[in-house]
Amino acid sequence: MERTFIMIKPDGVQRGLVGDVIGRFERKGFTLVGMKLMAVSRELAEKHYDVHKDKPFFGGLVDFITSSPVVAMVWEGDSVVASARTLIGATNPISSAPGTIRGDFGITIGRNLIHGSDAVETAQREIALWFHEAELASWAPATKDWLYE
Ligand code: D4T
Repeated sequence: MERTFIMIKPDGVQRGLVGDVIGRFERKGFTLVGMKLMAVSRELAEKHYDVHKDKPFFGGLVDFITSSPVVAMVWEGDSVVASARTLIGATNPISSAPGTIRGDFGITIGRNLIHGSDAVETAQREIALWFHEAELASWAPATKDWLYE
């Protein structure tokens, strides 16, 4: 079982899309093991997006992520890292496929609603950055045998 870090960005929270986004992950069959609504400090935003620190959009991205609360989550399931990226859609919502979160709800890259870890190692780093171990609940959903053979 893998875990991935998912964050509903300030635009997703402000636009009232939290329930819809969580519903998509639930309906897919993934298991929610951690979740919190939080204001993000500049320090945390800069650490999270450290890989982009030399990009021209870095300052605006950090301003955006710290501008209003986000919903940080950890989801668990078979191949959840790659599958979550598929559910989320391509980075630029104007070309994300319909049926994906960004494809259904977004227009511009700077307001692309949601973040999902891009690899298993990235997920481990991001989960450790955003959550304390005690904030994560390991549990076995009753639907497990109906989701996995
Ligand atoms: P995240 O990391 O938010 O899940 O997005 P992606 O993994 O799909 O895309 P990314 O790392 O390339 O970009 C991170 C973040 O920066 C914003 N962004 C990106 C932006 O505002 N302008 C840009 O030109 C790019 C490339 C959007 C997502």
